[in-house]
Amino acid sequence: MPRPSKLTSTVPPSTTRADVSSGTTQIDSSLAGPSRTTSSVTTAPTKGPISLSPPQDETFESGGQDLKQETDDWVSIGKHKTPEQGGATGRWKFWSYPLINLRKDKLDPSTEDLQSRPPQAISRKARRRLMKETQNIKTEELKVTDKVIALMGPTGSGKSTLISTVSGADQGVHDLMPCTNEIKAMRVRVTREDEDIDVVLVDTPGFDDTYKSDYEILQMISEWIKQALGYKNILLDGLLYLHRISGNRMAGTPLKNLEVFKKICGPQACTRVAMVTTMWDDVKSKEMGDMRKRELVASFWKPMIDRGSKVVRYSNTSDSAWAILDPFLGHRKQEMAPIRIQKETVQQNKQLKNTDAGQELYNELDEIDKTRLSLVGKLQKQIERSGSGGEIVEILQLQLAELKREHDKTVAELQQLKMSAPKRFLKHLKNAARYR
Ligand SMILES: Nc1nc2c(ncn2[C@@H]2O[C@H](COP(=O)(O)OP(=O)(O)O)[C@@H](O)[C@H]2O)c(=O)[nH]1
Ligand SMILES: [Mg+2]
Repeated sequence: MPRPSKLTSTVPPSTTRADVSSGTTQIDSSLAGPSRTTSSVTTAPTKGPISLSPPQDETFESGGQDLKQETDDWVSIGKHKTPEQGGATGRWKFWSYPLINLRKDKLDPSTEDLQSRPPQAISRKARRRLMKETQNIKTEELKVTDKVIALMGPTGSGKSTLISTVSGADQGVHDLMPCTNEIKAMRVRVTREDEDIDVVLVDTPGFDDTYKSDYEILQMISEWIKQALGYKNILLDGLLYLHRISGNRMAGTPLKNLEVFKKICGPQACTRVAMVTTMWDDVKSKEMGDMRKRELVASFWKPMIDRGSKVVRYSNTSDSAWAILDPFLGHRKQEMAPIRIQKETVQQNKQLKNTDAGQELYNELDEIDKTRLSLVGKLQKQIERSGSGGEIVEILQLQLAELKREHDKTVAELQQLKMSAPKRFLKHLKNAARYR
């Protein structure tokens, strides 16, 4: 793509609004095409069940004018079309190329040359930067028409990678954020059955994050979901639970993540859940992967599958990601119920510790800590037997100290989640009547 000659704008820079406080990039709806409201970064068209908008807009491909607008603090890059070129109103149209408002003070040398390049020519490195700039959508920026899909699962199960694949961002997004220790939501516009849809993908940290405790993570997830319902009655259209098929353990972390996930959704929302197996290219053999999947389907995942959850395989391509998302994009909002944690925290005004998910986390942490304590006992005995001094004793003592630190952390978390004894008993009775 040749460098554009000097670009001019028919839209005065003052009409471009950018949300300075949140640092997110939003384009004023008054500038968008007739049926468009706000726009976020979207990507090159994809094949498959869904294509990014516009589907086959030849006039867009060939026509239109690359446009750059600048104010003292901002630079905006986009595509401008006059009515003759196919723009319905002669105003800005924002389609599938990255159309961006960037705060100049946030530009680093790698993105500087964006200012003189058309969006199509954005370099790989610069694009990463753009995705980072535009990734977060706060709950108050959600629209009732958004299709909201949350991704959950252990750390390393491929959530952030799937989101960057969907958005067309290169793999850099998750490299920049190896641990998603906050909730991130990103909006992508797609055309489905001739209708433009804004899909918001919500990336959540796993219950095993390096920086945040499990309690803090549940609190973050619950707060995000609660706010979405509280502000604008926004419900989750879909929930994806990701599971790394190349991992051979189900005990510990994966189980804790799954059990809490089940309680976050509740049995009613199972029809809006897909259990997604990932990293098939990393499993020793396909047979091994198939065997693990069969085990999951027959045991751990069975209660959810019995209530309508689907099991799907993700093959790390954009087509595969959209095929997974597609069934969730046609739900009619009025036919949906809130997921369990949303119902509990908003409609029933429960504290987090009194929710099913809060209690599940308590039980899981309690279980893990019991195992840890028995290990502490064994280590102490071994140290006593080994006498004082020596390298082995030193190593054992280090391990012991580490276990004790973990135990102290868990005790603090358990304290935050502790329910009164009568409430716990009632909860137990109720849960016995529902699925586990
Ligand atoms: N081999 C392989 N690696 C993957 C795949 N998807 C993600 N990864 C890698 O797995 C690691 C964890 O992925 P990430 O998306 O950060 O997981 P998250 O913690 O669930 O967000 C990253 O290093 C990815 O590059 C995949 O399909 N195959
Ligand atoms: Mg992540």
